[in-house]
Amino acid sequence: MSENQKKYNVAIAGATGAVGGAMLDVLDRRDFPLKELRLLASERSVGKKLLFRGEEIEVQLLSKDAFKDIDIALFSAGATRSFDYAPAAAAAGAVVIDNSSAYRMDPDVPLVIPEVNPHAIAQYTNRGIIANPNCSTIQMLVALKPILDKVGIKRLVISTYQAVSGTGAKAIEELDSQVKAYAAGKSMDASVYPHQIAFNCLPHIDSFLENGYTKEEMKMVNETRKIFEDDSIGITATTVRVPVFYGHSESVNIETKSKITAAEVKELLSSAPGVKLVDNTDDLKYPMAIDCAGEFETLVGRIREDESIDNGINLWVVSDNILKGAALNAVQIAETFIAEYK
Ligand code: NAP
Ligand code: 12T
Repeated sequence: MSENQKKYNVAIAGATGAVGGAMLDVLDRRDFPLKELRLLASERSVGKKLLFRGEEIEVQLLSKDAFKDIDIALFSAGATRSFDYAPAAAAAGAVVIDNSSAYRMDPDVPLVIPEVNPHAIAQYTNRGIIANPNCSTIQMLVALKPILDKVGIKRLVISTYQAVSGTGAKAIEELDSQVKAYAAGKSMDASVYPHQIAFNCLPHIDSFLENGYTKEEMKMVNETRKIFEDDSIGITATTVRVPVFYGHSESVNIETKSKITAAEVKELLSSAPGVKLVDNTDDLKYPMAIDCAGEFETLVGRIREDESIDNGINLWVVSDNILKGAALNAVQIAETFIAEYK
């Protein structure tokens, strides 16, 4: 950051949460040009102090009046708070970057992954709101964008293996306490999830819909089509919660419009923005959740051709769901916004 660079007033709504905490970390790690940093949460947290760049900042109440003089408001306090307060933040002159599902499918609100569709940010003028996609969608599309551009995509079949941190701070505690209870020979309590998550897999993320899919599964379908601006892509997903703290893993089966070899996909992804190729099975190197935690890049490996169809590719895609899946993508949107529009 140069001395005479313009600096911005940034607010974080939901600063005390799992994503909010990561936003503080990402703003610091990326040397974001900050003037004021305003931390907002519920009355439960008012007066709490959070450390940022060696300085204690007191948490204030999230309210409609909390956004005076704010340039950029990063929201991650749940969809209800986004519906209740994001319009007030926008009316106060801030551009809202919203991590919740509240506005993602609103046709007036751009849904942005900077490596994939930065041009969509221009639509921020409609509502003063830019939506951050769902974590599972973000990492998948970072890996798919170079393939889409090269050969087109006809259909996607996805299975996800999602970390508990996606549900928030209480879910991280729940997995931790169930593992400790098991090790101590005690019974395990479940309250965040409807069943035990330790040593288990739950084919259930977010709520169930009439069509038998979960909301999380349909987010992957609908958000992918919106971001790729192509409603004709066939997409089906099964999203599964696994006992992992940080990092979502995804098996992605792609039917492309024309033929691409596994070697060509590797070559493409070796220089793709935001992607780190981890694909050397001779050395037992492949993407793993434990390696992505804390990393900004999306790891891609196990690249191979689907031999059951003419134009098929399989990928294994892993990324830190709290970073690229939420806080990092939001801060990258803010960076692109100030560089191009502010
Ligand atoms: P979390 O750890 O449970 O944190 C929730 C945050 O929201 C806390 O700061 C909490 O403040 C605040 N909050 C809750 N109720 C509030 C209220 N009535 N008024 C003001 N603040 C309130 O959850 P998280 O994992 O950080 O996730 C937060 C949100 O981010 C999620 O609900 C979701 O919308 C979004 N998210 C998006 C993605 C994605 O895929 N892009 C991934 C994860 C999360 P207190 O500490 O005061 O309670
Ligand atoms: N239920 O932002 O539980 O739409 O992992 C993200 C993560 C919703 C969202 C999760 C969720 C979202 C989860």
